[in-house]
Amino acid sequence: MQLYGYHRSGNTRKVRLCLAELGVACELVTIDLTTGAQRAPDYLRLNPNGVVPTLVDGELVLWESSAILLYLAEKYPHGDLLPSRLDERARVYKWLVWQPATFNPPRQRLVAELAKPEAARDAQAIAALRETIARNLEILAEALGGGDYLLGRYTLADLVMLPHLAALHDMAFPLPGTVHRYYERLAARPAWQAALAWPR
Ligand SMILES: N[C@@H](CCC(=O)N[C@@H](CS)C(=O)NCC(=O)O)C(=O)O
Repeated sequence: MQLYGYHRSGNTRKVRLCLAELGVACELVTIDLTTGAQRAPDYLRLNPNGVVPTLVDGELVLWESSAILLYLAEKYPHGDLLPSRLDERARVYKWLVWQPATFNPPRQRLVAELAKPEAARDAQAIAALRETIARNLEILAEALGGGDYLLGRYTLADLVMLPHLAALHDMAFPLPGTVHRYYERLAARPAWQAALAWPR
């Protein structure tokens, strides 16, 4: 099995984290996003979107990080990352979709806006994005309630949240107390350190 990815990519880290939680060995192939390697013809044949990650498992070529997580969790059920009850599994699906569809895009746009020279930044857009991110964090806090994990125990729903939550934490975005404690709980898992390491 090969994982094509980039060490600073949150979506690659989602897959690395899952592999580490499952204890599954995988060859890591660097696609250097800083040199445009994601748009090289050979890579585009694997992933026509020109983004990372891509997982290759024999004949199967899979892109979309949340789909890769589901595939790995189902292929390696010993990790118990997916509940067996359908209603609980459906709740995991909800977070697997919410994270890339709703939670991450405003964070990604904020990072892009802040990367511009100060004079070129759109202050109104930045304020609106910060507000959307804060609202999303409140949704997460409410879902956690007083609990440690989204479904009462660690599942793919928590795993999918960590890399981009860590990215918000690293840019000093204020996290509500419940979410901050949740982030610390997830980041303390040994698999997270493995997910951050990428041989270069
Ligand atoms: N929905 C895709 C998003 C993948 C994605 O946006 N990857 C970023 C890195 S985290 C990327 O490759 N960006 C390079 C580019 O846009 O040129 C997934 O979840 O796999």
